[in-house]
Amino acid sequence: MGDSEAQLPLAQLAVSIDNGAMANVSIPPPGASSGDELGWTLDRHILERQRRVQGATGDFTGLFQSIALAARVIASKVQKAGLADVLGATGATNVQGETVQKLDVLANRILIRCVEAGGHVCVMASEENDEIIPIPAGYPHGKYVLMFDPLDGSSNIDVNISIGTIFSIHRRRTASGPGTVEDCLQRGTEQVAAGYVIYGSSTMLVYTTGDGVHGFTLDPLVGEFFLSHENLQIPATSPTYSINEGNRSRWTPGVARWVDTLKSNDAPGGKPYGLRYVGTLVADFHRTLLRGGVFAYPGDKKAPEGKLRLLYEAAPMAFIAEAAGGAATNGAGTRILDIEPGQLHQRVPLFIGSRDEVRFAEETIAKG
Ligand code: FDP
Repeated sequence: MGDSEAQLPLAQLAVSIDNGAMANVSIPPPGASSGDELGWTLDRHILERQRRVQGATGDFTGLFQSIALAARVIASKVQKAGLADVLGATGATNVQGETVQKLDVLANRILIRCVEAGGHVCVMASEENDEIIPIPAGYPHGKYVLMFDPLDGSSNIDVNISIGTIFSIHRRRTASGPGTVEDCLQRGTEQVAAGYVIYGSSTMLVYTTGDGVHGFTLDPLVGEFFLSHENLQIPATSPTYSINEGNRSRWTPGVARWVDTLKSNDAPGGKPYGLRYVGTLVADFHRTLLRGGVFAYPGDKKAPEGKLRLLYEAAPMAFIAEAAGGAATNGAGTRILDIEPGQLHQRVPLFIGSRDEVRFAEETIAKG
């Protein structure tokens, strides 16, 4: 794919023409024209975009295929986790000082191995690695940058609760050769694509290139992702909130007031909201994407920047949320996608979900 093709709308694909102008060409939405029981595979969904773009190189498609392969391999490891010796901790801690689980390490290795040789990326960064991950000697450097949280929700691995993988794709900033940290430190608005895989009651891959959010469910017998949720939209409102209330004693007065309001008859809608909290961002976000509501991991007295990582968690989820009609802020008036990262493992407070719910959080917290 060419540099801009990854961001083109699917149903009204804009095709580059020689003089640099863009002509809009209508194509049938995926699924509508497939006319058979096979449905649309993830590969085909991505390929259809590539085929309609003049000058497409196939790089974005190739990168996506590598990510999808990694997702299938990780899904198969997760399913057998209790049988293979991959449950439990490694005994090490990561750059954030958190316990590293065996499955974290395995998933990280799988993603790196699946992507590093493809020639599509110039550098990678992972929540599990202190520094950027270079492309091994002898392999070409591509034009994209891949950042990921290989296994989100580590504390839920051993208790068989949904976990996930989050990824974010940017174009490189440097001109050529090995990518650098500068290629990774880009604002969320610069993302070419973002997505996540949820290893839940089924395995799903959800992605956006910024112009619609599409969900694919893995058929484990076929070993392929099929389009199951097209053009997902987050409901504008929904009376559900998702936050770790165990941290309440450390919250700011504004955050405490907001949650108290949601639990009272003063909540929007005049009755208390329901609480849902899995403790895996991917799972809490996935529910919020499908059902609406708001997920928050605020900053508090102990951790003013909260817990979640900007580049591997907040920014990709914010890209998806906005593409689905939702919103994502830091709870203090700043859009997550506008935050300029200063470090690879930077944390950020996150308020994400239904547009009106995020706005209500912002307004209530601002009153202090
Ligand atoms: P985990 O520590 O289990 O990996 O990113 C880390 C994360 O999970 C998120 O997936 C999740 O939303 C959050 O932390 C849960 O944190 P708490 O246990 O503090 O609620």
